[in-house]
Amino acid sequence: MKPDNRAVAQLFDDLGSLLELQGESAFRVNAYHRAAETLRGLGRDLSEIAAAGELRTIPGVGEAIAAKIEEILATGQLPALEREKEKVPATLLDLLKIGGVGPKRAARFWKELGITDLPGLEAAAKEGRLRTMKGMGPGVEAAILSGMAALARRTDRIPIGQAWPLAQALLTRLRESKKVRAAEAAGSLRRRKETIGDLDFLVASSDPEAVMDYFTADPRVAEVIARGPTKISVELAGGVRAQIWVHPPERFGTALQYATGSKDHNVHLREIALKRGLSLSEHALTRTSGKEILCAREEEVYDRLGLPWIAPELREDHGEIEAAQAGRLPDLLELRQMRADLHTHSTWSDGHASIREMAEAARAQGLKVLAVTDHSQSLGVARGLTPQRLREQRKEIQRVQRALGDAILILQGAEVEIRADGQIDYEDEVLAQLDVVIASAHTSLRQPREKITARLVGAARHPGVHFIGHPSGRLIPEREPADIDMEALFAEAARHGVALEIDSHPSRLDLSDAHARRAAEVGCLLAINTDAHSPEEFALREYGVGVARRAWLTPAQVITAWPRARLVAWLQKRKKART
Ligand code: DGT
Ligand code: CA
Ligand code: ZN
Repeated sequence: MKPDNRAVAQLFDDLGSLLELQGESAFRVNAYHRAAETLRGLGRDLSEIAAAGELRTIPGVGEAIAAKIEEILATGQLPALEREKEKVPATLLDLLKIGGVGPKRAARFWKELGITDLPGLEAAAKEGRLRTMKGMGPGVEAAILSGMAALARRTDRIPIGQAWPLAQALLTRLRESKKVRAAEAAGSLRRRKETIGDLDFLVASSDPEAVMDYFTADPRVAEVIARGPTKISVELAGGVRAQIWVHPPERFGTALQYATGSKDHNVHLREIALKRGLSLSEHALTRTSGKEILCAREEEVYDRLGLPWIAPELREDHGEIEAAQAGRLPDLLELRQMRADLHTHSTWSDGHASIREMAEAARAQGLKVLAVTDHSQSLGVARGLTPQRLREQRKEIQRVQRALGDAILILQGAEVEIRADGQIDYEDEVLAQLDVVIASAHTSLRQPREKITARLVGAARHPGVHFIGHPSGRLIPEREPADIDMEALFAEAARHGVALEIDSHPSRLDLSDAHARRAAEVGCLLAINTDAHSPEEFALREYGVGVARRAWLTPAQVITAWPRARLVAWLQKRKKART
């Protein structure tokens, strides 16, 4: 099997870090880390891109890196990395995972004390040997031990579904302080990544000490890890890390821009600033004369660089700066534009609320169209519906529709199983009775690539299907996506006018941002749904919209953002095409 994009990216990251440990120039080191980051964000398989001879068209991939990617795809190995591993113990890379240990320190531990791995470092810190090194003392040893304990506790990255509500609660409390003029989420939270490494907050205040004291008094803060004049890092109960940056209100714009990142976006912006004779930092834009330009608002930072403001979700250096320069930023979808939810469940299958309760909740959320899409017969665990029960359900939907009037249109749909053999779980006559048909796979997701791809491609070709539900089948964090040739699926969906879902549930977010962007690029329509099993879950569409914005989607590309009449016409047209 060919290595996937993530595996290739990891090899470049490792190569960059090993070079960094040997004091290699930042220029070369960063080239590898940036390449890794770019590869992770691609919506297409590298083997595909390589086969099409298009590696060089990936931004940031030059001749040398393209050649290395080809070597990896051909052999599964990166010879340059193997050579570096002979010079540096590869276990030294583990040291870099500890907060406060960068490549320079790790290299010194290795060269001066012969430490090559985490257990070696732990022993040295406990025995007080680190303090024998120049510039280090007992404080460094304690910080390293606490960093190692946190590393052991940390369950990697936090799903946004957990991080976002926690962040909102912390922000609410911060905003209650009289010393706080403004408080915003920054970092990957503000960029709405699907998982969050640590929480970043930015506060505008002229009294940073008071704000930091106030924050550490929050009962959710377990431990202070580091405290400086403008920044404090803490560990929250449960092991999540958070940091707060405090800057005076007149510098809030530059600070928020910096703390929002991403790092790659910031690096690129700084290059643009330099070309204009300005240096950009978290504190200000500074002219070569030393004169500072203060920006209270983020818009001013971009404006000084000759750019329109760029939405945080786009700030990954995935082409947004070039698009801004060319005046071609997408007119991004917004939450308030969402009008329909076409994937929801009721007590007829595995949902927890009646159709009426679900419809009332959807109406209260401002939705104009709701499709009730319970599971189909073969999904026994979810109490899937037989054709007979579907007919009974239709009557109930009609009753609820009459009771609620026409503020919201209630459609009857079904989430129809794509069975392990590729068969669609209802006969064509049954499908023809439904207003909306979602085809999803819930079982046999570990089939070999060809088999599972054929299942999904077959569903996309089926004239009775409106869209494919949660296409990759992943669950964050516990289940990897199925091994699907997404490019083949997108091509087929685009050809047949079948839409693809962005399932908003934070444990799914499926399609992912990168895949949704690629799907739209090749002409697919997307449908953002909640997959709600209870009334509260309609609020989850905020996460789906976050994915869509990270995927550069406009309202025109998202059928659930279309006006009701247009959506209904589209649903009916597909239905007609199959009879
Ligand atoms: P995460 O926490 O791993 O989900 O990702 P971020 O993007 O929140 O990154 P984090 O927490 O390491 O840093 C927060 C922000 O700080 C980041 O988005 C941009 C800024 N930042 C961090 N390190 C650097 C850096 O070396 N250079 C620049 N220009 N910005 C940085
Ligand atoms: Ca962060
Ligand atoms: Zn479902």
